[in-house]
Amino acid sequence: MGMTNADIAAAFDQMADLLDLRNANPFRVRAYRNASRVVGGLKIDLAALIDADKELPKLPGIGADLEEKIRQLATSGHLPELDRLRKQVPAGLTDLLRVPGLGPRRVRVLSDALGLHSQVALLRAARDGRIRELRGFGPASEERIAAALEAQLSKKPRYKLAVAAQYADALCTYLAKGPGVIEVATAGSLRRARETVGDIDLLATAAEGGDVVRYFAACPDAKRVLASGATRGSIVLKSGLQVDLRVVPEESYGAALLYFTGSKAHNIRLRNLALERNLKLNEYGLFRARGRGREVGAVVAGRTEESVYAALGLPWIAPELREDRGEIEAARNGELPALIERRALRGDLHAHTTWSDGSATIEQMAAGARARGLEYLAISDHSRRRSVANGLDPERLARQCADIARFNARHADITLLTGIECDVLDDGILDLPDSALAPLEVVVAAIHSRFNLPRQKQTARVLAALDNPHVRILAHPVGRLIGLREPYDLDMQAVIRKCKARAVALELSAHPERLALQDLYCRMAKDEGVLVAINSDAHAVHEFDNLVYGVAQARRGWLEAGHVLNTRSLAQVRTWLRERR
Ligand code: DGT
Ligand code: CA
Ligand code: CA
Repeated sequence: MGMTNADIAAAFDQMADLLDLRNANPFRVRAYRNASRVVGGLKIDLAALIDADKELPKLPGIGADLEEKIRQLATSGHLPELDRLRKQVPAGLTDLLRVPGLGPRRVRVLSDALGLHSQVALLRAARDGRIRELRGFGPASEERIAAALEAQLSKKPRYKLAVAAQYADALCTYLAKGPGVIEVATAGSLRRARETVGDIDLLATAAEGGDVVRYFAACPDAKRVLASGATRGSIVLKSGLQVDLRVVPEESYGAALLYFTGSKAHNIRLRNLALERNLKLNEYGLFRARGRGREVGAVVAGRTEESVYAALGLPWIAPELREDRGEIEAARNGELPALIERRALRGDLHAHTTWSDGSATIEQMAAGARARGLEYLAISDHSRRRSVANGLDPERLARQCADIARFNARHADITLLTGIECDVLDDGILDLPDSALAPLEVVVAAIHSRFNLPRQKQTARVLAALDNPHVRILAHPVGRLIGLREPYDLDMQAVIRKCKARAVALELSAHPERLALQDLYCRMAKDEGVLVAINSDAHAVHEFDNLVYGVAQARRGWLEAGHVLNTRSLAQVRTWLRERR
């Protein structure tokens, strides 16, 4: 196991931090941050490509220089420039950048004046009242820093699903080759496809657990071994991510998978169902109860999850539903949703090209979408307000539409739809005039500014945008970026009702950092009869691979294929798009 994409992403992130602390050119800092995000969200394994002497895909914002650094990291595991910077900046200082409200300038002041190099030391200094005396700080900012630190230090970091999935895939491949290993599976929040995971849980079956656990603990990516026994092991990877492994005999596979997939709340419900039937459920199986103690009688089920659910009078429940949000009742009543699957997606209604901030041309994006089984693709580049993204004005948009028409005339295997991701301005007015929007097939409205408006104003702004008759899809309504930006304050119930009234679809962005609509809003949309569009928002060809994460989030939101706009045929989608209200 060599460098994973996540390792490369982490190295770039560190570069950005260290350069930031050294007061480097902000454009360089941003370039590394961007590279970290792009590489971290990639599904194809860059190190494996380099190892096989294959060409790397073209990635947004990654030029020859950064590509060379990716190669250095993948082949040697090191970046000389990073090693040098690490020697120049005290260890721990980068952690201070993670404290909300502290930028590089303030961190430098704290480090120079008080010699602070860790979050714990900073908290102590704040509680001792030593921060308020510094230039540019005061009692109020001292208090804010202390409060933010206390919240942060008591919280375990969580990892994005797409990032954790990469580590888990590599570990499963490694474990499958372990001594006597029969099956390997992921469990925990990763299998339930939560948008972030606290740690990775793996399950293996083998007759002899100790050997497997020792093999696991010896994995090349392990930084520390927390526990290693006959049935379980726990390691910390170089990235800091913790991985728990349990090994059980083959006949317990289903019961163990059920137990370690969780959620805890779902498990508790199942255990109670077992008790009602005078049965006992644990990670080894479902057994007849015998007395009050731990002792159990004959085994009733356990080889497969299905067998355990069946013995409890239930059909198998998909992992994404196991949160005790009504799935047990639905299962009992035969009302479980037939959850949407990735292969049900027939098109994608939001993607970017080199016309704005994408890295691939219209032709390349179309070919990539086609290669992934899609029959149609809407080209929705940014509108002019996003000047940093080279957004389109009406004149360029018209030229792009002509290009798309020419493409469609020449290609029969995929159809492109004309469109735009149109910025919503301050008052809910769209960035482009009606005359520019009217000819388009898909107008996706998106908010990229003024996230801090009070709830009432923000809601009014979004509702006003939805009143524009050309808007057909509302993108990432709460603007959240996982781990980076909290959702902004918005009355989602009001927004969803407005979407219903205007027959507008809500976008579920499959982008690993967005994954929004969140699961609960998906369910709200379903209940209100509002369609969801699972879109990639791809800025590069490989980003179509993210659609699978969007589908996973939709499944957590109980969505069936029928609730998702882009499971429909092109003709049906076009009819729907034209029905404006
Ligand atoms: P995470 O890691 O915070 O994203 O969330 P999970 O759900 O992966 O939680 P984790 O890693 O602590 O445990 C994995 C699963 O193991 C959990 O979903 C259910 C099961 N489990 C863990 N501890 C308990 C427990 O005390 N009781 C029961 N019934 N199940 C447990
Ligand atoms: Ca876990
Ligand atoms: Ca765990």
